[in-house]
Amino acid sequence: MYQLYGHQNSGAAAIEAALELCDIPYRFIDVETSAEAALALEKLNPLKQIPTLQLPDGGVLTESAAILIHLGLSFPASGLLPSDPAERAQAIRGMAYIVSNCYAAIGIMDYPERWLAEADESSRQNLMDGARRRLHWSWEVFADQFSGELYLGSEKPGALDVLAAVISRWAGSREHLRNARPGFFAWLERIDRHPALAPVFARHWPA
Ligand SMILES: N[C@@H](CCC(=O)N[C@@H](CS)C(=O)NCC(=O)O)C(=O)O
Repeated sequence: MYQLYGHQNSGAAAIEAALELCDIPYRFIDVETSAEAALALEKLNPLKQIPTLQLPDGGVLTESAAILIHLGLSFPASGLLPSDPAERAQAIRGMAYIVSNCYAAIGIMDYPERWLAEADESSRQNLMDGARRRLHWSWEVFADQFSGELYLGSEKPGALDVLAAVISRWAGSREHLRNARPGFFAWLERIDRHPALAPVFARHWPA
């Protein structure tokens, strides 16, 4: 069985949503509820980052985009990845964009000391402010470049939709997009409401 290491309000929500779209059984292991789970995560992923997915054959996958691409390729009927090669390439490009520009900026804001030789308070604040500004701008660029790749009305959401809907939840990104890119903001909210995804998101972000 797939074993997903994660926690509430984390990037693991994107993988959980994708597993639901694939309609396959999985076990969610909350790494913050026991020292044992945290230790098991560290053995699988020395970065101690979530999401980390252990495959039924024991193999380990880390990195959200890689996990989503793996699931999309392994379960083509899920529609996680477009079947058309040109559209699939754009969806993969979009996921690579989100993890390298948006998720990475959030990592800097969460742990600024990792990126500073001298982590005094003013340097930390300066770095966090700069990362937030860059993050919000990166979402604007994403909205302008990738809105065409996101799902429309009756279609099933795909891996790119799920990743955008999760990673845009942090560091004031949604609030920024509400004004800066209202169309894209409404699109994200539509993804949130999809019947297959809403229960997963409600577990991670209870009202
Ligand atoms: N590059 C990773 C980033 C994953 C990541 O930063 N996850 C956060 C939780 S949302 C985490 O585990 N942070 C703990 C840490 O970096 O120590 C990915 O794309 O999945």
